[in-house]
Amino acid sequence: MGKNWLELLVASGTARFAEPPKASNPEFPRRSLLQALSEEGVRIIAEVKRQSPSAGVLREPMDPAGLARAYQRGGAAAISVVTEPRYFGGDSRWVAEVKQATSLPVLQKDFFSRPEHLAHGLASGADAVLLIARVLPGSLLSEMVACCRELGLEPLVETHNEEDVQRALDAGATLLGVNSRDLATFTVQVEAAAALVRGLPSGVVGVLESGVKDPGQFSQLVAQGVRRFLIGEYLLRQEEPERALKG
Ligand code: IGP
Repeated sequence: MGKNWLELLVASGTARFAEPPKASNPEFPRRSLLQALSEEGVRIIAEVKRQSPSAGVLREPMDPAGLARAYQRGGAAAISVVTEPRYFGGDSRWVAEVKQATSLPVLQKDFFSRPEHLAHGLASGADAVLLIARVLPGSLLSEMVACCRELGLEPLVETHNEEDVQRALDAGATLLGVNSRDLATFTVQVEAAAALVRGLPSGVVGVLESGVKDPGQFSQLVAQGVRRFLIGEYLLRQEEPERALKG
């Protein structure tokens, strides 16, 4: 699949978001992801994701509201909802369902690649949206960051390597994710991502995304000084995600 498949994902987003949103979900009071992640201690963004191209189906049947409630009971700081339908089996309506079911901030993960697309994040009811540095070349990244702020959506800028991190900082990102999974090849390098998170300037809130696969590894990362995580697959495969989060 290689790089091609990432291009397909972005193109499929562009097609889905070509028209302005038809309907808007009821207005929810905004909840700040940045604030939730700035609190003391280890902070976890727990993910609602039906399937992924690298792992296949993760949870069936998928009950986004029930799962999000379990995450909240387990102490999650926020919920990430992967809404991309074609490759991740997601649905943008899940954002509102999760907002209704919990009192946590909701991050919408989809493939927004033009400022106009962000109206769809707003219509979904998201508090924050994912901007992937790698698929937003040149000044597009900072334009998207600025557009998010105008709309009152918090941007989480996802990076994977040093070059991405520099671009994210230049674009004014204050909330920065380092994805340990290379989105084009699916290679996972948690140690490298952890090093990048630890090296971020103070004042930037850094999140280690992907690849956390067991409690032992998780504790090791915490011991190394990583404090904020985005965890999907591991939690999605648990029969009792609430317990797994507490453990
Ligand atoms: C979660 P994992 O390995 O814990 O399931 O990873 C999350 O980081 C991953 O789902 C993700 C993602 C994305 C999904 C990171 N960036 C972009 C869709 C789009």
